[in-house]
Amino acid sequence: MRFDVITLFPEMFSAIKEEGVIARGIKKSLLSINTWQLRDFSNNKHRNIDDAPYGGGAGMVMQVKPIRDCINKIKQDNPKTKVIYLSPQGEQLTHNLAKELSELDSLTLLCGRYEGIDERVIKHDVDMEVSIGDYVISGGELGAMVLIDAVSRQIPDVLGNQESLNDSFANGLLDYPHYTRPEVIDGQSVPEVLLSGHQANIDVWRSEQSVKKTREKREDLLK
Ligand code: 4GS
Repeated sequence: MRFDVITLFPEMFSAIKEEGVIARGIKKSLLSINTWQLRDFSNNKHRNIDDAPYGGGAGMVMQVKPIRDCINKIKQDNPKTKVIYLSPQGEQLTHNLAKELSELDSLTLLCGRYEGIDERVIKHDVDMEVSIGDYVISGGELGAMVLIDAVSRQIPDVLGNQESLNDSFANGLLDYPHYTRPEVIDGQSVPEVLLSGHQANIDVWRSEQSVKKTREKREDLLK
């Protein structure tokens, strides 16, 4: 999977490129993340890419031309890429959406700043809007990083040993509880079944716990 990210803050992506699961996926050549500095596509010496909103009001709006030029440049060697704009108006990112997106070869992620981008970019250049949740963040970058992480974990071999198979949501349920040493701490013990060595019983207990937790904490997932 190739990710191309259009942003005013390419350095932010070092947070996921250099450490952890995504870094390993890059090392194994299963993933690549290319960042594009939108200011490189500005048409003036001040490298501006924003302007005041028609109709007045607070804040600035990202202009059509630099974004369109950048997308066209990315499409030159990547014509089939799906262009996603991170925005509160988008389809909510879920496990199922991450899984679907992980089956594509190329995603281009457009990160908005200020009040957002000119609506004509959304209409003409963007294939899909995705939201990471019903709240406002200060720029699309954190949203793009959340999407890259959630999608990358679903790409075969990015995680060792099929770790993601037991993740929360992988089977539509929350994860079961986890314990590690010591066996007792401050009077709190590890559930007996986990010490039994009886794998079939452990599997049954874990799926019961998954259902119980989901019913208690996220009943909406059971519908
Ligand atoms: C989200 C969100 C978001 C919207 C970016 C206002 C700066 C901001 N992006 N999911 N302009 N929620 N974007 O809040 O993706």
